[in-house]
Amino acid sequence: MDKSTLFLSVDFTAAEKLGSIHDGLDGRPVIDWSKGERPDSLAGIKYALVWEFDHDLFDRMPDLEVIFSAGAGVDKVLSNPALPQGIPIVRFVDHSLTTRMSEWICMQCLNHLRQQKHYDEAQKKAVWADAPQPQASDVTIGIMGLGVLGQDSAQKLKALGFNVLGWSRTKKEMEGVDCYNESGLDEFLSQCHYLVGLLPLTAGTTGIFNKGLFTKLAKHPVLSSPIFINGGRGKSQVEVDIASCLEDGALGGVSLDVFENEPLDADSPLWRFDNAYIFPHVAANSDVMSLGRYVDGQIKRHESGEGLENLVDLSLGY
Ligand code: NDP
Ligand code: OXD
Repeated sequence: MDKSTLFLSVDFTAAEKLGSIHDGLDGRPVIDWSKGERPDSLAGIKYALVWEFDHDLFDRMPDLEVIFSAGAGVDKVLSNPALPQGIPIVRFVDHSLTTRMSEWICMQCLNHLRQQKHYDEAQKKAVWADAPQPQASDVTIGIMGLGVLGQDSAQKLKALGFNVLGWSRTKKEMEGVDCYNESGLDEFLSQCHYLVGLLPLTAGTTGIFNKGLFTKLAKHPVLSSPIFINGGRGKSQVEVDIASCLEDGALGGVSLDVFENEPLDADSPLWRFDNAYIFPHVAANSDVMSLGRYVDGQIKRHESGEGLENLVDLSLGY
C-alpha cells in the first residue's frame, strides 16, 4: 500500500547532524515546504509536521487528519489563530529528548551544588581557592511540572542523592518524591532550595516564576540563596524579576535555557550575572531522525485503528 504523504513545515537544516527526517520516515513521501516545495494543491494531505508556520497553510489542507508538533511543547503550534477545529494534535514524546533534558537538569543542579562558577573563575585567575561543599542530600529540589520530563528528572535527581519534591496541576504519586498540587504551592515552595521549571506555556503558567514566588523559596544554611533553573518555556518567567532577585540576593543563581523572547537580546542583563548560566534553548533538542520515526509510527497507529498517543488537550493548552 502506498504511504500517505507527510507535509513538512519545519526547517531542520541546523538539526540534521546525525541523520535526516527521511531516515526515520521509512520511505514515506514528503512535501518539504521549508525547502521551497510548492505543489499546485495541498488537497489530499492527511498529515502535517509543523513548528513555526504560515497561518493560512491549514486552510489549504481540506483533508488534514492529524497535526504533529516537532517539539514536546505545543505553545507555538497552538498560537496559530487559524488552527483548524477538531483536528487532533500530537506532541513529541521521545526517550532521547527526555534523557537529554534530565542530563541538563542534573548538570545544572550539580553545577550550582559544586560551585562550578567559583572554580571556573579561580582557574581563569590561576587561584587555588576552596568553596563550601554541601552534598546532594543537604539540598531539596522542587520541580514544577511533573509530566514526562519532570518525572524523569525527579528520578535522576533522586538517584544523585538530592531530596526531590514535585508540583503539578493534578497531584502525582511518585515513590520517594513528595508531590503537591496547586493548593499546596506555598508549602512546596517553602521547602525548595533549588526550583526547577519544566512547565508547558499556557495561560495558567505565563509569568508564574516571578519575584513573589522566588521570595517564598527556602534559604539553604550554607549556600544561602535559592537557585532557579528553567528548562520549560521562557514566558513562564519574569526576567526583570529574575535580574532584580539576582541583584538583591533573593536568588543565589540561575540556569536558564528559555527566555521571554528568543534569541535573548544581547543587551539583557541576564548574560552578565556571575552566577547565571545562560543557554540558547538547547537543553533537549528534538532528534530529527527519532522525530521522523515517531511521526511515522504514530501515522501507522492511526491508520491501523490503534489510536494516536500523546494527544494535546486543547482545553488545557498542553
Ligand atoms: P507534559 O505535558 O508531560 O507535562 C507538563 C506538566 O506540567 C504536567 O505535570 C502538568 O500537570 C504540569 N502543568 C501544566 N500546567 C500546569 C499548571 N497550570 N499548574 C501546575 N502544573 C501544570 O510535558 P513535558 O514534561 O513533556 O514537557 C514540559 C515542557 O518542557 C514542554 O511543554 C516544553 O515547553 C518544555 N520543553 C523544553 C525543551 C527545551 O529544550 N528547553 C525541550 C522539550 C520540552 P498534570 O500532570 O497535572 O497534567
Ligand atoms: C520542545 C523544545 O518543546 O524543543 O521540544 O522546546
